[in-house]
Amino acid sequence: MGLERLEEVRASFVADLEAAGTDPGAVEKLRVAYAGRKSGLLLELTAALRELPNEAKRDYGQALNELKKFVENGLKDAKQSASASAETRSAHRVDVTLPGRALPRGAEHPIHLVRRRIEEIFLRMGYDVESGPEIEDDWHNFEALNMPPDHPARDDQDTFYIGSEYLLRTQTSPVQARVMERRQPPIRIVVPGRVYRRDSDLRHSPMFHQLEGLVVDEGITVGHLKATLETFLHTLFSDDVKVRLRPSYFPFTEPSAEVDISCIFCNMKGCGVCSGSGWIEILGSGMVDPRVFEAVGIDPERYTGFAFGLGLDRVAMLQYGIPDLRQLFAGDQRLTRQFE
Ligand code: 2NL
Repeated sequence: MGLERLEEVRASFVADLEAAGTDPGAVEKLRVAYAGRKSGLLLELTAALRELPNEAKRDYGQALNELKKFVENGLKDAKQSASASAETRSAHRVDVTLPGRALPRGAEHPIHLVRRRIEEIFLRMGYDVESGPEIEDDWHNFEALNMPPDHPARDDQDTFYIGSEYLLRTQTSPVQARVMERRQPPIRIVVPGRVYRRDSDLRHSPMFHQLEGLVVDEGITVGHLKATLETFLHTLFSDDVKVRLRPSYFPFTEPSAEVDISCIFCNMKGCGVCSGSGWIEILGSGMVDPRVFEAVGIDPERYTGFAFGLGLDRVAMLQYGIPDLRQLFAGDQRLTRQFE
């Protein structure tokens, strides 16, 4: 008993305080153990004062008082930080019984909806969906499709060139050319995708969406072309729409035809959408030119085929009554939310 004992108690208090941390229960136990009024260690140390010889009492008493202050302050600080951290814990407590916060749901873009719908129709008829690069080479975009270097359709005005060999595809046909290079008939594919042309005004966007189709096999005729497109258009719009083929010209098909449907807005009475004609132009089509087959390594003596193309943006506008092409590309959710 003496000053060494006081030092021991101080050291053990420091260690116990450290161990108790900010746990309020542990801090309270610590208080009882050291400063408890009935059996605390400090009480014992105070009682020991009486047993000391008189000349030791002064130093011991002083040191004991210091130790008491030290314990008092240590306990006070520990209590404070324990209650502060308890407050933080309850303020940050997660109530796991609360209902979840609903995530905002995205909506599919009208062009996407139209693309999927058209893909479905052709998938059911046994077609495959194919895709290919948006940056194309001159050969697949033009040469293979019977557009030699001096052809007006290749005019700089229409094409975004990347150097002299590469360009942004102006149609999805180069994908069909790649598929034909890769495999022999029978081929039944549709190819949706972005295409690019240097054109920008009220009715033209420099980037727009097309879907083209290609069928190649032995004995394919204009009859197959007509029946396929009629079935497609009746499914897409309505069995009631009339379909007509008008002779036309494309470099990659011969003969070629544009396909009209009877106006779905005025039922052929004549309106703004059909410019009073009663008909809406919806597709371009034709029998694949034998020179295209030659270019991609398919025997034109053995195989024939038909192809067609349509603008997905245009179909989306017609189907959903969107009056302005630019609304499709503005990225304004007030448009897409209407398709949730
Ligand atoms: C239109 C016209 C068309 C094709 C696309 C095609 C592709 C190959 C061979 C032959 Cl690889 N033809 N595609 C044929 C006729 C018309 O699209 O007005 N598109 C919006």
